[in-house]
Amino acid sequence: MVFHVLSLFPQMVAGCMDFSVIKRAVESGLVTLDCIDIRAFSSSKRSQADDAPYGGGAGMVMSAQPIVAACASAKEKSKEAPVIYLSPRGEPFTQRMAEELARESALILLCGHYEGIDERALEEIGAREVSIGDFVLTGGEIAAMAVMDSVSRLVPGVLGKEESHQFDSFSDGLLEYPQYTRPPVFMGREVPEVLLSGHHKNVDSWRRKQSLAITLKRRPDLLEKADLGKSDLKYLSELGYKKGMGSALKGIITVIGKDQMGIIARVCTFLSGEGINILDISQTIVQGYFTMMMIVDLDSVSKRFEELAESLRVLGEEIGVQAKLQHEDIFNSMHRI
Ligand code: 4GO
Repeated sequence: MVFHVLSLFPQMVAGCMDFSVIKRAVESGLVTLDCIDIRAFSSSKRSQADDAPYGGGAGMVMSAQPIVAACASAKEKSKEAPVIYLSPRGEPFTQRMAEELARESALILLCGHYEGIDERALEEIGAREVSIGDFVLTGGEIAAMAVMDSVSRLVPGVLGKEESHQFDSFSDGLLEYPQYTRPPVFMGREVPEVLLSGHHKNVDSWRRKQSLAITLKRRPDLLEKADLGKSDLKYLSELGYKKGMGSALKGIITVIGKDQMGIIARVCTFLSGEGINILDISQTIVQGYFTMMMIVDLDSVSKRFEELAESLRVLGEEIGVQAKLQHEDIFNSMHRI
C-alpha cells in the first residue's frame, strides 16, 4: 500500500509511520508513505498556494493550480489510486470504508488548510470527500493520518497473528470487551475470575456479554445493525434492550379524542403504509376520551418529517381525533431545560 499525502505542511505527516506496528510495516515494504509538498507545485512567483476567497469572507482558500499539479505528480506514480479529500463535509469514514480502501494498492490523500480548497480543484481531480467525524480541524493532515493508520493495519501481513484484527471493535458491529493483563490484583482491583479460570468457553461467553452490555450502554445505535444471534438477543433483553431502542430517529405520536370504533386500526394502517415501525404503545380511555401514545422508529421512512406529521394530522381530522407526530428530540430538549 502506497500513501501519497498532498499537504502544505508535509513535515506534519512525515514521521507518522516511524513507530510501533506501522514502522515495522514500512520497514518490511508493506506500506510506503510519500509526502508531497503542494507548494512545490505552485507556478506563481512566490510559490503561493492560497488566495483570498471570491465573494469575500474571512481567511484564505487553497488555489486550484498547485493542487491539481501535485495530484498529477502522485497519479504518475500510482495511476489507479483513488483521490481522497479529508473534509468535515465528507462521507463518514468507517471500518467498512477502511476495509474497502485497504484493497487498493495506493491512495492519494489530499489535506486542506485554512478555509479549504477551490471547488474546481476537487472537481478536476475527482476527489472523494471523506470525514473522520463531526468536528472541525485546522487541517486535513490529522484526518489523513487517522485514515492511513486504520487502512495500514488491514493490509495483509501488517498485523501478526498475535494482533489479528478479526475480533476488532466494529468488525462484528459491536464494541470491544475489556482487556486485562498482569498483575491479577492492581490497587485492590481484581481481574474478573472467569479470565483466570482457563475455561475457554466461559471466557468467550463472558466476553460476548461484555461486548453486548457496553455496546448497549454506549452505542445502542450499533445494535440495530449488528450481527446478533438468538442468545445475544436473549441477553440484551435481560438488560432491558428492545429492538429499535438505538434508532437515530424516533417520533412520538399522540392521538386524543372522543372514543369511537376503529381509531387504532386507522392509525396503524396509516403507519404501516408509511413504513413506520411501532416500538412502543400505550392506550387508555379516560372518562370516554380515547388517548394513545406511541413511540415510532422513523429510521427507514423516506418521506420528510413535516410531510408525515401533516398526513397524520389530516388522518386525525378525518377520524375526528387529534393526531400529532413530534420529534423525540423535542421532548429530550424540553427535559434538559
Ligand atoms: C477533515 C478536515 C475536519 C475533518 C478538516 C474531518 N476538518 N472531520 N479541516 O475529517 C479544509 C480546511 C478541511 C481544514 C480541513
